[in-house]
Amino acid sequence: MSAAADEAPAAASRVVHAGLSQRYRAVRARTLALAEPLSAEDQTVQSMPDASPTKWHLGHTTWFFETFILAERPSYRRFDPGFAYLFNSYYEAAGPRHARPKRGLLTRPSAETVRAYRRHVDAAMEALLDGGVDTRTEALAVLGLAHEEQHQELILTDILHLFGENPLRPAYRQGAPAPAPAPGPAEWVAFEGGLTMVGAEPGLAFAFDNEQPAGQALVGDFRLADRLTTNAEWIAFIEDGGYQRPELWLSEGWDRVRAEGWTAPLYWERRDGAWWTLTLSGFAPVDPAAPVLHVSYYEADAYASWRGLRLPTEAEWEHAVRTAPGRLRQLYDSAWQWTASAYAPYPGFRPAAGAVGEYNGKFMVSQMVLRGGSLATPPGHSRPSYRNFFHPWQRWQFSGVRLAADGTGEEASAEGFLEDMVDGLSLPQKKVPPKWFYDAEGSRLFEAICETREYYPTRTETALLREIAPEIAARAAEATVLVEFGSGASVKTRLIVEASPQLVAYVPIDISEPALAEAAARIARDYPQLKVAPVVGDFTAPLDLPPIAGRGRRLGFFPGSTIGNFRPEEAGVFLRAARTLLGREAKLVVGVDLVKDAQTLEAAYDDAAGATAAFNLNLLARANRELGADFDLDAFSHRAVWNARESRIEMHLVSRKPQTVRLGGRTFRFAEGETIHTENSYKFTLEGFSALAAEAGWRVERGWRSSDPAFGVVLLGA
Ligand code: SAH
Ligand code: AVI
Repeated sequence: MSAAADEAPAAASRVVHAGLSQRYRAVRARTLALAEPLSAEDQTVQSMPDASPTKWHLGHTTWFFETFILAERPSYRRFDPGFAYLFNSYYEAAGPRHARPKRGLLTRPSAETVRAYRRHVDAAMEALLDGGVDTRTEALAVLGLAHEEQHQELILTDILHLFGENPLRPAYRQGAPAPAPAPGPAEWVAFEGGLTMVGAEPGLAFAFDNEQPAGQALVGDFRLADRLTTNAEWIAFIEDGGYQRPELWLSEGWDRVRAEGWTAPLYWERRDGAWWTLTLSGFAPVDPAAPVLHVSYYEADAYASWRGLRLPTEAEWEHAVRTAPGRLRQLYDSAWQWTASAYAPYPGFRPAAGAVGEYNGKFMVSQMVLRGGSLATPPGHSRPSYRNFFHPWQRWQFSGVRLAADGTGEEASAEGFLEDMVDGLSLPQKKVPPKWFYDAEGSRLFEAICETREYYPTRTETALLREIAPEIAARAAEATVLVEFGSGASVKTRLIVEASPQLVAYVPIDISEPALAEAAARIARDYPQLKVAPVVGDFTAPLDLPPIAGRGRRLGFFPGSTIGNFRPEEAGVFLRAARTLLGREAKLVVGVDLVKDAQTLEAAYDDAAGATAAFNLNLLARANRELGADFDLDAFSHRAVWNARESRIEMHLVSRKPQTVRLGGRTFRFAEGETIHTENSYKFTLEGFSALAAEAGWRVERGWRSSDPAFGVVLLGA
């Protein structure tokens, strides 16, 4: 219910509301307690126009009750008629007011006089509430208390800003509220899309008018990080040149970065090679596990771009909090979370009636919404529908970042992994799909394999691509979008990009989110002319291309002979789906490893340094880490064998002894020598692969092969 929209009913409905008058006393006392550690000088100075002196907050919150509740009562005597002018914030209907940037010049009234003003208004308010009020007055009082709680937060944000201007870096007080740390990696929490409710549910004891009316919003499948972005993650962004790369920033944001010389969040300082920051408890080293604070919307957005991710919309945030509150950490106690939603009225919005109608509605332009709550938010003040809002450049609030991504990522999720492991280990020949190799560690180990002497495919294909990239580029259309499947570290990509000035965008697709985010950020940095739109996903499942791919013809790129990890019928399905996805007049470049002698092949999959063995065993380590399985890694060994009949290298994990393994509440038995088949790597002939591609509806335009060791690249046309 909107506090103030409720019109005055008949006097007969006058109610004594003991809870309200108690709450009034508690909220008013809390405000004074917040000001307690501050000297009269601390309470007087204004550090910038957006921030107000504590003394002004104490006066203004009092003015609110005086103006909207007491002033209309004949028996009420104003404490000082001049205060109506001094402590009006922005209410046109309440008359002219003192200029906001000059609030810090008010050495009079003294801090003590402002407290006397509070006592005067409190006496009148308490008498009124104790005697019972009509529902209109009750609603205004409840609004006044919510208003005062907002200013309680502002007292802390504003004093921190003032102390930030002080070279002595003073502390507000030792043991002041601090954000909740969240060490360890963020987990994704997935949500299925559909119609969802946004806004304050009817019947709520109180909600601001801007949260109403509740309505419906359509959200797609999406994921939210279960925790906020940490300082450690933010430092990685800084160290990767985050504040120096215009391609990551909105144009307005980049202008700010340059105009204000931003190189880190507000209050951060580099001392002796380490980052320090000002907190309410004083100047302290930045805690890597704590959430990043004091970033603007522009910074939050640039960080998300750097990660290849995005900020959640308001509707997504609210949907997530309503459906899975227990799975999301740091919702209300650490930092307000910037959303990608502009602050605008909900359909059917009407500002509250009367002067308090100026409370929220008139600010509904040019600001962005933040959701949640912060370390400075009074307990119980916020709720799932609460809409905080600030200009996109403002950073003195306790504002942070919760990342979002498109799609549920179900294929790549722990549930999908668990299901595939349990299903696969239940088969007579145990097997697991190779896509589960690629967590962060698996992606790193794959790169290590590529460095080994024995694993020739990467080196050989790279050399071939270097030679033929100009020819591929010559056949690609103007304004082409490069779409890469299983892009990994996006290294070979660079050969195509450098040979093809006509590329406008790059869409890397990979199941390994950490590898993808890092590779996409590097490509974006090194090729500023290219729009980079990474997609975390499983290319064996239906995929959508991001909107950017709508801008041109598509050139698909599937190097590495990753197509060899499919069985032939799966490769056919993939090629057909890719043809549909890439669309009209598309081209597709596919790398295919070619059949050769068994010795070279087996060595490539069993390098002497043990990189491939570690890659294979990481699958079990990952199951232990993510699924709580109890694989004994020493009780399994790596095996790679050439199966000439099937024309494939097979990788297995061989049980060294009879044993049982627990996973997902199940027990799996292994005989000595029994294997889990973890990967096939089919080897082709150019003719054989061409036939497969033709069957899937592609025209083979050209094939190239390198000799010693043989590797092929085929250019297909739609
Ligand atoms: N293209 C790179 C990397 C090849 S490694 C190169 O040629 O060197 C295979 C890559 O495909 C890995 O990055 C892995 O994460 C990704 N991958 C494997 N299975 C996948 C799947 N089903 N969907 C999306 N990506 C997948
Ligand atoms: C990604 N894929 C093509 C590699 C391959 O050769 O089959 C994965 C790999 N497995 C062991 N070594 C490398």
